Amino acid sequence: MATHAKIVEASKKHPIVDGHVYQYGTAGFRMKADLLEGVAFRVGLLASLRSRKMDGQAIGVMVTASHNPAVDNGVKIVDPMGEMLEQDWEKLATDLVNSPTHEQLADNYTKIADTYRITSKTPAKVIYGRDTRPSGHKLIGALVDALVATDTEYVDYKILTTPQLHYLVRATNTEGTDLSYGEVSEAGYYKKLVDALARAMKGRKINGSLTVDCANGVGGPKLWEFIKHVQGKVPIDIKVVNDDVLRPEVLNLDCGADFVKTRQRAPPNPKPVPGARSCSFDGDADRLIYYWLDPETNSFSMLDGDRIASLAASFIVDLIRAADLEESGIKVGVVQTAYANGASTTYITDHLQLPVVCTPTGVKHLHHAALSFDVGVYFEANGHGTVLFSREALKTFQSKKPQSPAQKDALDTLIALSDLINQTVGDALSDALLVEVILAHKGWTLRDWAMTYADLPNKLVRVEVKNKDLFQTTDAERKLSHPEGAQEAIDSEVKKYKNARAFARASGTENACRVYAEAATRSEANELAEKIAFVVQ
Ligand code: 16G
Ligand code: ZN
Repeated sequence: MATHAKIVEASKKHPIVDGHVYQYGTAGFRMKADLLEGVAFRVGLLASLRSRKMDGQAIGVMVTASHNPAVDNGVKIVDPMGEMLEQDWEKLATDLVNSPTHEQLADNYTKIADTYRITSKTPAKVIYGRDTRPSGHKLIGALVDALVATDTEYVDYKILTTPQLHYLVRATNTEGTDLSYGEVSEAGYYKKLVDALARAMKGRKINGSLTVDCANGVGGPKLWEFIKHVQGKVPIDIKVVNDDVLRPEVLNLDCGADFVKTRQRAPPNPKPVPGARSCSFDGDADRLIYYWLDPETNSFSMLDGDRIASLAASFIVDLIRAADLEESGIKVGVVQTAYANGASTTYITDHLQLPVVCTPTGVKHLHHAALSFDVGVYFEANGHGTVLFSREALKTFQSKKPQSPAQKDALDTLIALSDLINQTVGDALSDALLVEVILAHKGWTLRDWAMTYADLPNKLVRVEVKNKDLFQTTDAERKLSHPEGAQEAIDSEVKKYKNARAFARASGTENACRVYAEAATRSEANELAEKIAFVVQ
C-alpha cells in the first residue's frame, strides 16, 4: 500500500475531535487527554517528516503535560540537538493536526513532503517517551501507528522525564562524533551526571541533606534511579518525598515546583521541617524551585529560577576569573523574561556586572537568546532553565594551561559544570546538582544564598477574559500594543506606586490573561495587580 493510503487507514483508528481547534503552543499540544489521541497520531506523521527533512536524524516526541492536573496530557516534538521544534514547523504541526478529514490529512502530509522536497527514500527515526500519566499509553499507541504507516524507525524509551528525552535525542544524533553528548541510554544519562558531579565536587562536602519533592510525577522514580547510580561514588544525601506515581490523581496535587512558586509556600505534605534544605520538581522534572523554613522565625524563603540564574552566573564568573580567563573575551550573559523579579535583574546588572536580555515567555525564546553568549545562563522565574556553553568557551577551558593548582581547579570545575548541566533544556535534577555543587564550593546555606538580594514583593494573577487573543504585546511582553489604550491605563496605575512595575499578557497555554505586579510592599503589589486585572477584564 502506498504511504498516502496507509496514512488514511491508520488515521481512521485515531480521529481528532470534531469542532476542536488545536494549536501547537509554547508547550506543544496540551489539553484534556481525551482530546489528544488523534493529535498524537498526527504529531507522529510530522515528526517522521521532520526526521526525513533533517537527513534522517532522530526526532523526539515527548508525551507529558508537565505541571498540569492529572487529567491533562500533551505532545511535543524535540529537534535533533535536543532543542525545541523550529518555529516554522510549529505552524506546520498546527495545520497538519487540524486537517478536517483523514484524506485531507494524508494530502497535507504529501504537500509538506513536496514543499520541503522530502523523499521517502531518506530514512526517518523517531524516539519517544512519556511521563507517568495513565493516558500516555494510549497516546503512544496512536503515535506508533503513524510511525508504522510512514516507515519510520522508532525507539520506545517508555517512562522518562522531559529533559531525559531531550538528552537522548542529542546523544542519539551525536553518537560516535566528536560532539558526542553521552551514552545513548537512560543509564548513560545518570552516568554522565554522576561522573560530572564527582569532578565538580572534587572531594568537597555537601552539608546536610536535600529533600526533593517530586510532585508525585516521573521525577520520583528517576531520582531513585539516580540515587542508585550515585551511591558509593559521590556522598550526597537526598531525601525523596512526594514520589507516589501509583495514584495518578495525586500528580502535581498540592506539591511540585508550580505549587511552590505560585502559592509561595512549601507543600503541606510531608510536613515541612524548619531549616531543611528543600526543593521541588514539577510533574515532568524540568522545573526546579528551592525553599526552606527559617527555624528561628518560621518564615518561608523561596529560591526560584531568578535565584538559580544569579547563583550560577556569579559562580561561573568567579571560576572564569580564578582560571585567569578574564581577558579571554568569554562573554557571560543572563536571559530572563518579564516575570523575573526586578531585584534579580538589578543584582545581575549592577552587582555581577553582567548583561541581561529579556525575551518573551517560553523556553525556546530564552534558549535562542542564550546562544548569543559564550556562556548563556537562562532561567524563567518558574524554575525552568539551564546554562549553555559555546564550543569556543569549552575549547578555551580545555586548552588553557593552568599556572597554579587553583587555576587548574577552576578550569576542571568549569569543564565539569558543562557536563553536569543539561544543555539541551531545563532539567530539575541536573539543575539541583548544579545548585548543590555551588553551595558546597561556597560553603553556603540557603540563608546565605537568600541574603544575596531581597526580592521585591510581587503578585501574579490569572484573569478570565472573553478573548485572550485581543491582548497583544511588544517589548518582550513588557507592554501591551493592543487593545488600544490598555497600556496607557496600566502605566497610569503603575505611576501611583513606588518601585513598581506591572504587565499583562495573554497566556500561551490557557484561555486567560496573566497580570504580574511588583511594588515596594506586599500590600501595594497586591493592590496594583488587582487594578491591572481590572484594566484587562
Ligand atoms: C510553557 C512553557 C514555559 C512557560 C509557560 C508559560 C516551555 C517548555 N514551557 O509551559 O516555559 O513558562 O508555558 O505559560 O516552553 P503561560 O503562557 O500560560 O503563562
Ligand atoms: Zn515541566
